[in-house]
Amino acid sequence: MIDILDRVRNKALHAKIVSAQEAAELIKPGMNVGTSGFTPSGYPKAVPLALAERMKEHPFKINLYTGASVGPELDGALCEVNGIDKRMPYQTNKLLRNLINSGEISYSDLHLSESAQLLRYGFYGKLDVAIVEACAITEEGNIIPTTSMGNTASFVQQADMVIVEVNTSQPLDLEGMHDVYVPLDPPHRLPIPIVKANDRIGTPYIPCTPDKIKCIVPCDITDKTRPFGEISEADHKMSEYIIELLQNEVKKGHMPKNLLPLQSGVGNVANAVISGFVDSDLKDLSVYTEVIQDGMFDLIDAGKLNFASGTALSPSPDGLKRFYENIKEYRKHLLLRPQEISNSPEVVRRIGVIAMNTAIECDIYGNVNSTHIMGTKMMNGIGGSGDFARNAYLTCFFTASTAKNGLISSIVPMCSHVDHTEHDVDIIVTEQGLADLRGLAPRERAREVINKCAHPDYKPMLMDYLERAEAATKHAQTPHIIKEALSWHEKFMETGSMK
Ligand code: 0RQ
Repeated sequence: MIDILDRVRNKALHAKIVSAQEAAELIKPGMNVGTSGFTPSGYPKAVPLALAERMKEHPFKINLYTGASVGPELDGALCEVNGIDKRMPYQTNKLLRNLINSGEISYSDLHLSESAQLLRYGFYGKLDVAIVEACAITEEGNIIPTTSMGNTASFVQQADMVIVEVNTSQPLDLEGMHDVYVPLDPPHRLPIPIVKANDRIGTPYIPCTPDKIKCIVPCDITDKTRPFGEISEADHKMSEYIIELLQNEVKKGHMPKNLLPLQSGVGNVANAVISGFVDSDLKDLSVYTEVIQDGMFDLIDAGKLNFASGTALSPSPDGLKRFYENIKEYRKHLLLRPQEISNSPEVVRRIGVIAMNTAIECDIYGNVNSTHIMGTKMMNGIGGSGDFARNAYLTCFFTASTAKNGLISSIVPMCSHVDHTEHDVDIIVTEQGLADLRGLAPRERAREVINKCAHPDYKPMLMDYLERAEAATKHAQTPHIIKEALSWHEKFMETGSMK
């Protein structure tokens, strides 16, 4: 208790310290609940666990809005008791995914930069309560966030009441690592004055007042970050291809020697690609991204990364330990912003980001599916990939050329669902090679994608499709045999193989 009293610096607020059970009692059936958290970092834990216990005894549902995916104490615990009705804007939890795909949960898969604005305009109802993990509360009642920023500042602004979980497992050295700026809505919005990754434009805390804080809950449960898989040979190759391309961009004078700011998505491939920069001769790099993963700590340790701006730390459990142990050094190089700013199309376009995200499948013309397995089942969501892909200077997508032990080709005639269109996608990389689509028309793009990226098992099938489609349409702008375009997916669903 001593520790939490020190962290709640406004003495009058000590009277509002309650148990997680008492706080959970405030949450009523059908309420719209916004929480901190972005990836399994900085999300509230004690109150959601107590809420799930309550739902177990008296079943009811809430609508849950977050920054992105969150940890098992929130999405996992509430799904176990079927306690979620509506969910936005992104998720990665298996249980939640199953409930979405069985029609139990209505899921809005949103561009992460737009989710706070959609809430402000009332499309997700009035926010009843914000539950926010904090390192500390200042004398003025302002909230010092922890390992993510996400949508928390907007939720605090919008909510009728705020419940703060002061988490003593989060180091106080996190204080000062945030830059909180919530834009005004049009027509009053001003230019976001960021021209480089380390520009600060806001406050190091979430503005709040003591009267808005309904109660404070002590918590010492740690973030449940997830381990990365081993970096595979395929991941290494993809990393090498993109680094070679970027080195050529420098030679051609398209980019300065230290490149343009890098963005990299979630997961193994993204982390492996960033790690690959450690062994390259590139240095003085900067990162303007959404999630800060282990690979970026590697780059800082190697003296190659000057600064990384993101909205969340998303390291592996080992990476989180490493961050905590060296927090005084790492914090000189890192900044967390609201996702409306970390993913702002305005800033991404201005500073010329190099966007590197992962695809589920790509089609021969360069359209990309990041979200739907076989066109219908939600995997995770678009996350920030669209915020960056549409607006970056260079838009790259990575995927292994096959999935499910080679039974699926990730390069297909037509994507079964499109998140990123051919108009946005510049580069596709698989372990087979890199297709550079810039300057090419659709039929040229198709040849580049098939020749450079498709697995040899599927290359002849794809080329045969393209040639027949060209003949059937008399070389139309984007040749397709519409009846056949999705037959590869149908075949997989019927026989278990695209071959
Ligand atoms: O299935 O889980 O049953 O094994 O899809 O595939 O290869 O493990 O890839 O973990 O890197 O995730 C696009 C989903 C890739 C992720 C996606 C199956 C495969 C496996 C996962 P299993 P892998 P990863 C900013 C960026 C969107 C959001 C984004 C993602 C499962 O990167 O969610 O980019 N991106 N945000 O077997 C059928 C195919 C398949 C396939 C893979 N062609 N057909 N199944 N799979 N390819 C960050 C944020 O927004 C927070």
